[in-house]
Amino acid sequence: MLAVAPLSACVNEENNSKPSETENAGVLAKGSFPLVLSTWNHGIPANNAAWNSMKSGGSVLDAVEAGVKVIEADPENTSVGIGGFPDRDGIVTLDACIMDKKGSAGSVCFLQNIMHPISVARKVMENTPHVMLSGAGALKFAKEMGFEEVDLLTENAKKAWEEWLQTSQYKPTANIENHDTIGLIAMDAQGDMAGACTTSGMAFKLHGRVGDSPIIGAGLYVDNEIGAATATGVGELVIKTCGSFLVVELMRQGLHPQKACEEAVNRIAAKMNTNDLQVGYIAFSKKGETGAYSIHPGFNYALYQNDENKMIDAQSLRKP
Ligand code: SD4
Repeated sequence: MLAVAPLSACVNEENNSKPSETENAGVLAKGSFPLVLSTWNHGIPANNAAWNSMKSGGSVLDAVEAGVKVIEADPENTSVGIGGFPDRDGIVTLDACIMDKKGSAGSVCFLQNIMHPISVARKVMENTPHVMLSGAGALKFAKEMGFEEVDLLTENAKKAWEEWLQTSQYKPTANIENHDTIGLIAMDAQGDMAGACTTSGMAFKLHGRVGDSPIIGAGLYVDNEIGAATATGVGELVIKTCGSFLVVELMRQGLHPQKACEEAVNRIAAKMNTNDLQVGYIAFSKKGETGAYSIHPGFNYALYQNDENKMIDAQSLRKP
């Protein structure tokens, strides 16, 4: 039988970061762990599953997988797993990746007909010498690993696609409305980290398009010595700036995760037109300090820390 991991909070006493003028006092607060941090409203049930997994003795890697699986299996969620909006050809294609405390990584992209891409990504990490499998190869591998094929296109998603076809001029759009990826990062009571990110990608994207979510260093990055970060929003902007890796590297240089997320967003905004494009980052440091920031208002995230699971509105570069 597995030993039950203690989940008693460890408060970081050394952190003396002070809130800047632009942030509310809580943003640069003292860190503590264990913690689970994840994107958007669906972060609440995902965090619960991750927390419960750790509480019942699972590893932090088990926890991040268990957390995002809840959202992958939710047919009501139109951006992740089953029920995700399809590409412009009406096909649901999934991207996911996972990282563990040793820096191991696994990923799948352009995967079809599999309910839990995150679990396939984990198998890639643990059962192959590779990091990333795509499309038909990823599906073949998944089936060899015992995953069953399922139809991921729900009636609701099909209807939305058919409506989009009538008004879309057949151009995929990537705006601030049509994404809700789950990125979930966690640290256990021992200070070990893992992360997972999974999505059906931008709604009505070009067939074959892959976003940031399965790309290690873009949609997700975990360095057990430093911290973890994950991204949501328009993947093209995140890929072009190696977003999650950047956030972790900025923390390595000593930035508080809040400041690291802000700087990563600033890098995007400095070079690209972000008028209608959203990106949000969440991150935590080895001390258990957390941060989040987005280009536009409207990004929120769930934080499970100190035995409380709560939604927080992220600060943003553009003001409401
Ligand atoms: C993508 N980053 O495929 C994903 C979409 C997303 O919240 O974040 N949705 O570009």
